[in-house]
Amino acid sequence: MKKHLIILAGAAMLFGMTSCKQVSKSGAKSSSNNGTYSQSMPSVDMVAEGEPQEAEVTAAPNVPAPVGDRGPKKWIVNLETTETQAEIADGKMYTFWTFNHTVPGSFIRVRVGDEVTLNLKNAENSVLPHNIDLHAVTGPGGGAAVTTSAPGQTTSFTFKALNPGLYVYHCAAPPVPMHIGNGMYGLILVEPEGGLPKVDREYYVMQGDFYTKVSATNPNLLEFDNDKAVAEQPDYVLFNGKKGSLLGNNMIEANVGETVRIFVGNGGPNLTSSFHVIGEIFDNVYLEGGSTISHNIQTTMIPAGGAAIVEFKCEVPGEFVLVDHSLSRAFNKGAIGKLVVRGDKNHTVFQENK
Ligand SMILES: [Cu+2]
Repeated sequence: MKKHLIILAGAAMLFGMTSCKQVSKSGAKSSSNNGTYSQSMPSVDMVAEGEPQEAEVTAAPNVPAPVGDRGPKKWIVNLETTETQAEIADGKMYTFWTFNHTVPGSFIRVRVGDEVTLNLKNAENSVLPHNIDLHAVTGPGGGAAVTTSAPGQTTSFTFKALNPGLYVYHCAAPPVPMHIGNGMYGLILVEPEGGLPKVDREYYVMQGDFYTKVSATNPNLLEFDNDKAVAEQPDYVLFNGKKGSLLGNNMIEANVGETVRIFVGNGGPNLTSSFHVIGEIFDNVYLEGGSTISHNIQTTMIPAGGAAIVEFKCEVPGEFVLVDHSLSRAFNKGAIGKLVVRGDKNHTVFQENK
């Protein structure tokens, strides 16, 4: 229970004490939520200081460094949309559409009150226009309305991050399910004042469902199947855009005694994820990526176009399996990964009897 209390106390400090003087967007004062921490809405008038700097962004399963305890700043985030072939599963290639060449797209990490100038470049060799709708944005289309970029074009807009949380971004160019189904999604984390509580390891995992058929022009290439998408019958359900992306040499890692935080997103376009780690219990889940922290959770549901933050301490060594607990997706369609925990056994917690 001790670890729970420490993390809960840290969260209460972050979300309650630091924001209690603020007035929300709607003018309502923050209020305590009976047993959890209080969470005010941020002030629209929060001022970001200094000249804009280019923000560090990362490819999964890595995330940028925590924001820590700093004031609001101005950032430039550069994303490039691409249409590129990569392996999807078992040596089969697929034409993915991406943000910054990867599925999921780059992880963006800012804090509440930050002002973000997002530059969206569509690669010269793209065939179609693309744009970006960030669920962290307050404004028309989450930015999609002003970022539609023809091949070779760059568009830009600036937004203030008003609400802390973990948010999905995605392309919203028509047909939207096709753009998302080809891999055009990622996560943006908006940390609260003071930052999230410190942990030992952080990872970025994003689920997506893929609908495929063999290309009419290339028998070795798979492409998007709209009929399967409409029927919501994917061939693959994957973490981080590739079968085995978190297996073998690609397993995520931790040591006994460390606390792991996973930023889990679900790009969809259609399925709801039942995210579970076999052999672990989530000490904390930031439900739907928002400000309510629940404890002692076995499986958390992540809607399409949604996210969650899960945290757990690793008490014993071994391989712990990440799945969508709609298990045919895990064992037949690819939604399976592993966390390997190294260190000394703890026979008080777990032991085999012979
Ligand atoms: Cu697109």
